Amino acid sequence: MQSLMKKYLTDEVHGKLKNLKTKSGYTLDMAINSGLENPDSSIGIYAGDEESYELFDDMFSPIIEEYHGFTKDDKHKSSLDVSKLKDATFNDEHILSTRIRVGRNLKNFPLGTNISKSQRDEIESMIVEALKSLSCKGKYYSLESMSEEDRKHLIKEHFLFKEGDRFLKAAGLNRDWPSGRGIYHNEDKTFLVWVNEEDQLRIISMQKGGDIQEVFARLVQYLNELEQKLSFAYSKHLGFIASCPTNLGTAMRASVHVKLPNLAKDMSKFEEICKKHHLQIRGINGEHSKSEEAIFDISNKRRLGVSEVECVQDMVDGVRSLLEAEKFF
Ligand code: ADP
Ligand code: IOM
Repeated sequence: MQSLMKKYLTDEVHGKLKNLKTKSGYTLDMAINSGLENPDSSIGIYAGDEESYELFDDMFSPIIEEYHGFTKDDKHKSSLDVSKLKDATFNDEHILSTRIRVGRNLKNFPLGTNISKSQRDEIESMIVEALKSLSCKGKYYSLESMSEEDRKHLIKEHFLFKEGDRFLKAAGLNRDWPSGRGIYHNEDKTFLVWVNEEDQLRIISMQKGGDIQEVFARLVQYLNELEQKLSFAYSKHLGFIASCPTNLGTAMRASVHVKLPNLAKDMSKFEEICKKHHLQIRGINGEHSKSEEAIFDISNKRRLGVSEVECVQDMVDGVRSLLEAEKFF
């Protein structure tokens, strides 16, 4: 399957945009490099700053419309009201774990794709300072000083990002690795913050089992606390600004790891249910990975033009349908 970048990069669009540069020095060639170097990209384009979405609008708009179903006339909305979520506590052995993350980037800085080393280090310091104000007990671990053993263990347990992702590398996101990167987590690793990966912050709530309500409530609590200390890049039209257009809007991915051995034998039925509920299927180790032992990562696909509550509700309703289909297979 070709990436959305390839689909919409016509000669006309390329000709129109190829000599433009944002104020922070980001060009179309930089934006599309990941998709060109990785033909298996699903999207293949990254922004370098908030201005990229305006300057290269002819490229980004059709991609945003196809991925989120969000047009230029649509308005983004937000609701983090946990009480509005319906039937979001599963007690089902098929659901192994739940994770909800949002991406955030700091206002007045370029995005990670186009940031300098000193800006990245400054952002890390600002985030580490803000994390100290959280009401939970936790610690920040810089990637530079982390032992190889600890790093591998955190990745294996699904807490930490991988190293050397080729999609991120080609987007300029792995420059100066591992400097400026790290992870914060509370004592029981149910609240985590990734620093300077694809986005400057990935704010994560996760735990074993299917209590999606509890995971969402924890995310909202600490997100509100961080917002007291940090100003995030936000546009009225596009919501929270992210380096990948799939993460605009809420920048939220709410997922469960769920075991579905029956549906795994009928992928077209599986995919049909996911499509109906706007869900995405990922493998056991996240994006671009494969499922193992019929365990899938199921998450909301749309993130822009829908509120945070709707993102989680998409996942909740879709997972309920998948579990029913699995049981009556
Ligand atoms: P992101 O979710 O930030 O877009 P990935 O898809 O790469 O990035 O996932 C990051 C990590 O989170 C991976 O190790 C993945 O397996 C893990 N993960 C995602 N969803 C869950 C879940 N529901 N339970 C446990 N781990 C999860
Ligand atoms: N978000 C990003 N990692 N992804 C959509 C990359 C891609 O496959 O294009």
